[in-house]
Amino acid sequence: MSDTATDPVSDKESCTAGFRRLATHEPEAPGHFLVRIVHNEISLHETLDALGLRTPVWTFDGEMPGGLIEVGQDQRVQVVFENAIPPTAETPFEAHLDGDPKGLATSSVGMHHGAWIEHGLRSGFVIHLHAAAVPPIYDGNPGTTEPLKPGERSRRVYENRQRARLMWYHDHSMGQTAGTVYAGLAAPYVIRGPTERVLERTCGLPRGTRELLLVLQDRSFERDARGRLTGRFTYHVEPNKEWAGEDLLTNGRVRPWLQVDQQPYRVRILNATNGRFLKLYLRRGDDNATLTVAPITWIGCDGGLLPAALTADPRQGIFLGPANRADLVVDFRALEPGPWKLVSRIFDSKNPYNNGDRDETEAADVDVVMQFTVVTSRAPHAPFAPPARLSEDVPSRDEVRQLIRAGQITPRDVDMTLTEVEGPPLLQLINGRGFHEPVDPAREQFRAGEWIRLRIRNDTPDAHPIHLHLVSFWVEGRSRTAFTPTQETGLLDTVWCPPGSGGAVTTILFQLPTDPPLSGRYMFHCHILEHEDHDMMRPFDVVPQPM
Ligand SMILES: [Cu+2]
Repeated sequence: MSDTATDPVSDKESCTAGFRRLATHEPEAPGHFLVRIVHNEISLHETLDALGLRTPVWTFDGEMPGGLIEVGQDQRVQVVFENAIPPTAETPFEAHLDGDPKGLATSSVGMHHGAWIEHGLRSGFVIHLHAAAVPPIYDGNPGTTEPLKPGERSRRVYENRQRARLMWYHDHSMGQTAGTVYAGLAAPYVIRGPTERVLERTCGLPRGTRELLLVLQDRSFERDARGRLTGRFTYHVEPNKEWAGEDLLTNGRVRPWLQVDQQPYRVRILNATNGRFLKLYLRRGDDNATLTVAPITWIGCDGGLLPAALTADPRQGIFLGPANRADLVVDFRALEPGPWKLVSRIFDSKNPYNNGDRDETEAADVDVVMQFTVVTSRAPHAPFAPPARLSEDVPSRDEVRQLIRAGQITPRDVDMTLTEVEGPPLLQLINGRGFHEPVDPAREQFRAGEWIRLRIRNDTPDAHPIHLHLVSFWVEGRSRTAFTPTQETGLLDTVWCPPGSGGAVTTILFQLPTDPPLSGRYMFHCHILEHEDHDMMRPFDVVPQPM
């Protein structure tokens, strides 16, 4: 499945430009959603379809990625999750442990690292809505939330009192998140807001059929002893190491195809891979000399709209770590009609060291994400003309820095360390502790309303995308690298923390919410799911302000 560069026209699958929205399950009560977690066998590629092969997956609402939940800013919704995966269900893909199985021994904190590879995934899920500011009981913390067992239902209330943005919900269950997300338990969630509607009306921000939502995942396909595809996914990993699939999937299809007009499109992209860093470009046909980001404008990222629109940087492409999102306007008027591809120069956590500033266009480094045919449009051209200020509801990174210099904000400095402990089992740790060890008040306890400057020091050989629950943050800076992802003028919730001999430090700034319901126990963790499962995850507490 990984060599269809030689067969560029065979992938004529219509890309799901619009996800199937989840229906409200009580028509008289808008905003009430039911998400059934079910096994399904799905179609992923015409090569598999022609062989009569379908792919077994675990899904939210029958599809991979799961059904889209779309809500308005400040719209209160309730989502009922129902676990319909029987307790006897087998892991829906082939999982194999490479290397020494002693690496799977329980860790220093008694966790069952990777045990699911030997014993199978458990049908018990802890659903997390990534980027949601919700009370701890709805946050999907596997340390404090009982897994949703087969046949059970659990209700979540999401107030959506936060900036409009693309989010996603996925399983977060203890020690097996890499497996359950790989099995299919991830889905998009969109909050829409009034600022976007103004931009649509006044500046030509594309919408409707010219709005695309792309969820990128990576998978490998199993072959039998004779080298024939079986239709199933396969997953090989060394004890507690990260893993990357051979094929990139877009909206649950391998290299899907979409016809687009020579018009601007709003394109939102979620990196939902287990652990890959992506650098996206457009390419004319198969010619790597044509790699370009020229038609691409950044308008938003993890935390919603940027303060101002930004031209994409040809040296870094659209750089997205695991769990990061891009909100882009791609003006296909700038491209010659004909076949184009969205491609990624592949990174993984072991190879982030070129820091994005090197020019590297060798074919071997490029994977196809999806294919476009650009056709001449007869409709009147509708240019996107962003205003100087796209959004004004939050300060830009530079404005936050100025507020600090002027003494109007005085963040408390807090250090976080990322370390690796040689095994077996190999462990990646935050602050030198496993997930179940007690909270360190100096480093893992924040007050409501408090400003924090978190200095994340990476002493491991890998880059780690560190995700904070509850808050969005600004990236203040990094030591030992000149590379700054374009979108970091805005708010993120998952940050690229590069390694550096002697420890590179990535510094982020954020304010804890003051709402009393948004206090209690949350988490920060690496979003390389295998790392998260192997203890690169820690609780943090938000405590009330002193009287
Ligand atoms: Cu990591």
